[in-house]
Amino acid sequence: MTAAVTTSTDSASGGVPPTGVPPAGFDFSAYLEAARLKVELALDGSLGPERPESLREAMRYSLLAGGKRLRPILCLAACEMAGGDSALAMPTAVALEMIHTMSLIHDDLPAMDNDDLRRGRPTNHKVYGEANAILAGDALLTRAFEMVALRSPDVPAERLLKVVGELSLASGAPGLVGGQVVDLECEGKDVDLDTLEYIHLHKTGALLRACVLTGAQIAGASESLLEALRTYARGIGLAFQIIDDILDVTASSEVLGKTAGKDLTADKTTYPKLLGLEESRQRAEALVAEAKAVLAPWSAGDAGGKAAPLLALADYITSRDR
Ligand code: GRG
Repeated sequence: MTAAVTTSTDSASGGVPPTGVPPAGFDFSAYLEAARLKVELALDGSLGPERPESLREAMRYSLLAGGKRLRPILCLAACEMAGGDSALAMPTAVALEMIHTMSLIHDDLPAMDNDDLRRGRPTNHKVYGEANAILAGDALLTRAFEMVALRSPDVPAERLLKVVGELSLASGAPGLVGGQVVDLECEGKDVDLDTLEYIHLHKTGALLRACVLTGAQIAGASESLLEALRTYARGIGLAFQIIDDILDVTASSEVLGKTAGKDLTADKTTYPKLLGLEESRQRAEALVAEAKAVLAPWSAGDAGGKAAPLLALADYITSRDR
C-alpha cells in the first residue's frame, strides 16, 4: 500500500501546524504499515472453527486476499484519537473488514456487478461457485456481529451495543444495501448529482462512518468528538468514492486489482461523467479539507496531536493510486 502523503509544519505559527495539517514528525507510512500488519494478523486469526471446511476456505479466500484495510485502520485510529486502547477495538476492526469483504463478494456476483477480478484474484464466485459465494458472504456478515458481541470481552457491554447499532445501520437498508439498490436501479439512466451523492454516501460512506464512530465509541468518546467524526466521515466517505470513480477511468486493472473501466461498461453515472475528471478531483480534495478542518480542536500538539492518523488517512484517500 503506497502512502503518498506528505506532512508539513507552518513556521509562521511557531511550529504549531495550521488547522487540520498533520505536522512533520508524524510518520504516516510507518503508522499505516504497522496498523496494516496488526490488522492482517488479527484477520488471519479471526476465522476459527467454521465448518464445513469448504465454507471456511471460501470465507478465508476473500478475507485474506489483501486490500488496503482502510476500514479497520480507520476504526483503530479513531479509537486512539478518542483516548482508547486500539487493541480493544481490534475485534470491531476485524468485523468492519468482514462486512466490507462480504459486500465485495456480493457486489461481484453475476446478479450485481458481475465481475471476475477482485483484489488481484478471481472473484469468490468464480472459484467457489455462486451459491457458495453468497453463503460465504452471509457467514462473514454474521461472523462480524459475533466478533463484536462475543469476542470483545474487555469492552463494556453498553459500548458494544452502540457498536452493534452502528454496524447494523451501516450494513442494512439505511447503508450499504440501500445504496446498492439505488445504484443498481440507476444503471443506464440519467442520474443527477443529488442521487449520485445519495448512492455514494450509502454504498460507500456508511461503512466508513461506522469505522470511525465505532472506534471512538469503544473508547467512550464525548458527544462533541462523535459529532466531529460524523462530519469527518461524511467528507472522507464521499471523497473516497469520487476517487474510486476517477481511478476506474484513469488506473489499470493490474494496479487496481479489479476490472478498470467498469463504470463505463455498466453505463453508470459517476462524478467524472457528470463533472469531468478535474472538477471531480477538486471536489474530493475540498471534501477532504473540510473533513480535516473539523478535527482542528484535536490537532494541536506534538506530531499533530491525537488527530494525526485521521488527518493523514484523509489525505491518503485523495492521494491513493488504487
Ligand atoms: C452489507 C448486508 C450487506 C450487503 C451488501 C453488495 C452490497 C450489499 C453493497 C455493495 C457495496 C460496495 C461494494 C461498495 C463499493 C465500496 C468500495 C469503493 C469498495 C472498494 O473499497 P477499497 O478500495 O477496496 O477500500 P480494498 O480491496 O482495498 O479493501
